[in-house]
Amino acid sequence: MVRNKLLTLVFIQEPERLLLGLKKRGFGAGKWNGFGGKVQAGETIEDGAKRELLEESGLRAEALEKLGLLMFEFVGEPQLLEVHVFSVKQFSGTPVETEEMRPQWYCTDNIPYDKMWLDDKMWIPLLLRGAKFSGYFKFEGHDKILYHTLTEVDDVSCLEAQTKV
Ligand code: S76
Repeated sequence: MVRNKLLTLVFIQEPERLLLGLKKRGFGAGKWNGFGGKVQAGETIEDGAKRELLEESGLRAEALEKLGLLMFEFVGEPQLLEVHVFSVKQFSGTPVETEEMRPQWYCTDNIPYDKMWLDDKMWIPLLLRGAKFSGYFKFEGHDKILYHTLTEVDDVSCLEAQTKV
């Protein structure tokens, strides 16, 4: 059995704006994104999310709210990406540019969807209004979605159980 690759994605939210980071290297380089990365062995998903946020932005999350679970399939790659999406409204520190990311605040009515992953324009509007969601996206390369599902859910904690086989 091929295990999913477990990843986190954290969005710092203020009432009218969202903090994004320009990914400077690696997977998704050149795209604006949330902060996050691989969950390490022996760490909880929440701890992984907080660690990646601190490493990539210099910000410390005081509270994480789980908002979504997204699965990504890339044609030809057996491993699915299982991405746990969080919102952070309480945090400390000021955003700093790191080797990985250049942080920048965006007004919520001016999100740079044309410079983000294609799926983002579908689910970030849900995140912005505090809805919880679950989705599956099948990509061919990085710029084409062959198939997707996206549903609003009442309780994201139930979804985690469904993804475990
Ligand atoms: O918002 C996204 N962040 C990623 O790292 C990858 N979407 C995405 N889609 C493949």
